[in-house]
Amino acid sequence: MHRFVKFVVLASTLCACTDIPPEHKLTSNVKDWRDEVIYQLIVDRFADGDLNNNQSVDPSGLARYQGGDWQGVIDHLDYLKKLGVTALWISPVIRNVDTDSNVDGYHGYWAQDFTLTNPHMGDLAKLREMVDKAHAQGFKVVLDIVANHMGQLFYYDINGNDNPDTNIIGNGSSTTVTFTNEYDPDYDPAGIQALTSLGLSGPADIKWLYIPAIHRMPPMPVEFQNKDWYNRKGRIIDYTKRDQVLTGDFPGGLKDLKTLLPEVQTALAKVYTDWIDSADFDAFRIDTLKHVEYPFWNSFCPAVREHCKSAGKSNFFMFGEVFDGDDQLVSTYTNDEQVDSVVFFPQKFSVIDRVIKFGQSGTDAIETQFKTLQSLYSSVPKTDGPTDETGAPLNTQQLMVNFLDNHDIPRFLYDKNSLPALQQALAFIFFESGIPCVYYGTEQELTGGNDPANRERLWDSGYSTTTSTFGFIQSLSKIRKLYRPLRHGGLNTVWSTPRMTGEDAGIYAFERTDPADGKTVLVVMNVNETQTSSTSYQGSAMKVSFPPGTGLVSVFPDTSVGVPVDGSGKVVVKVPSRGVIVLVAQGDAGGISPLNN
Ligand code: ABC
Repeated sequence: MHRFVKFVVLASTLCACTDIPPEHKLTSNVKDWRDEVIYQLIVDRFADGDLNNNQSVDPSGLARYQGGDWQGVIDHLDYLKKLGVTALWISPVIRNVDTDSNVDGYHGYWAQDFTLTNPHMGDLAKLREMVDKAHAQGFKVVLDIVANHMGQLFYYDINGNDNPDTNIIGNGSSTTVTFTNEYDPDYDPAGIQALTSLGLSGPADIKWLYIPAIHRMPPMPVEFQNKDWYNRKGRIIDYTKRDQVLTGDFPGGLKDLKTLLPEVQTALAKVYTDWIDSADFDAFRIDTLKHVEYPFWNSFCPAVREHCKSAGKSNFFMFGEVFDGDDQLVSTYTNDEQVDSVVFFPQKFSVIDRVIKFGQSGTDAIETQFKTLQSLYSSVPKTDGPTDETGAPLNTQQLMVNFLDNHDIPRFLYDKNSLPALQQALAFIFFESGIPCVYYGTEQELTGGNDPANRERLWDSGYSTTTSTFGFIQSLSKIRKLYRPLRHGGLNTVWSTPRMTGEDAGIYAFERTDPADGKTVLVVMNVNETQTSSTSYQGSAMKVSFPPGTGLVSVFPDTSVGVPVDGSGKVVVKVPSRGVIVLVAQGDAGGISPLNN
């Protein structure tokens, strides 16, 4: 039964007092995704707005539930508005396995029932209220989803005793004794085999767990209880082996779905398009892309686009997570009719870390990364994919999701305790091409290390709006809004350098020109930690596209810099250590095609 129909039946029989409208119409909220600033938040960690759903909260350990919920998001929309972000990427909403080995499913990636909300965060009415209130304030809402696996819902009954053992199998001889964990055995390309001291005896049966108190139960909807829908090969032990990555269980016992089966593809498209219908989401962030075969994405993504089109919802956006530094691999998920975009992991490693954070490479590496973007990632828009305001289709290269850190990696400040470095990296992702994505807590200058230390309770920060980085993000957002080339323009490198010392050490400069009106913005940054550098080397200055004689003025961080373009179209800009300067032609200093909302 359709979730909405089910909800209405429940609402009318159990709770006649509901104020949920009888029909929930899907709305189109996005003019152009490049105008957005995404804010990634883990609901359990962002804000606790309802004490009534704080069952099994354990504040003493970050691997446990902390109490955040959708009411908390509603309560802090003003905080987010003030920060200047415009699209909220929320952690998965479906019911999860509550807990496993004293680690909780607070993050949402351990699906048990695709049709129900996670009761720790609220019910469907609350979820819809959150999305509706966000929409009313101009926010878009991105739902995080997983297609690769379910939570740890079954075990492999390797020794056929109908019991989930984590024990020693064998007869005591040192060569035959094996440690076996029936919840999460190591990958076997032949599939997990039954085994006793007498030897192997064919594929091990899988057995659903049934522990209702922690939602560790057979998956729902019921078709997901078909044992043939799982690859049943055990856990990935080597991420460099493609077969393991594609068909192995995700470490931690997350059971891998047989995503090549057309019926699995159809069922997953159904459960997730139902969620669009139920709560009117505007985008999906899709987990574990590289753990799922290409044909799946070529089936799933068009099904979602088709659904949105038939429901009259335009500009639905799908971006995925391919956690990898290899552009060759990451870019393949943007081919054909797969996802519209990806979170830009290669850039995180090659630019954010190597160049900006640790200064291990010259800024020519940034130029190289952009060239790679242009040569490898899809330049062909998807059928019925995202468009600009005029309806012209956009391609992956224009829609990359740029980030510094997220819930899977240490925060920027964890291993680089420098606000100037953090803020420079933020400026870079706001001013380069694509869509900036800020991980919650960056504005509070949090410093957590690896999972779960990087998933702090935001309320401990007091939601200060006076930190230096809160103010910095506000300014970045304002400038981006004011100057359309920073949102819609192509990107052209005008200065980069391999040098780590000398007059141009650390300089990277790029122009962004809006194809709609030809207006240009020039961004010059200096990643060098110690010196002021300039856009010149041994008498040769930076050539720009502004006409000779143009007076350039800075509009960020302040308006103190004014430099003329010389008679041969060259300009020397001096930038202090860790600085980022945005320059425009004098007449454009009031803004170029600003966003009015
Ligand atoms: C929990 C505990 C962990 C514990 C684990 C076993 O269980 O918290 O401490 O180690 C969710 C939760 C996690 C939870 C897991 C498992 O489920 O959020 O808290 O961990 O129960 C996505 C999500 C992530 C989510 C899942 C699972 C997947 O964003 O939050 O985790 O739904 C791989 C996957 C990637 C996944 C990530 C966590 O692991 O590919 O989809 N993220 C290499 C590999 C990558 C690998 C990465 C990290 O290591 O190639 O595939 O990501 O393990 C570069 C290389 C890269 C390399 C990096 C490190 O270096 O180019 O290839 O990445 O240079």
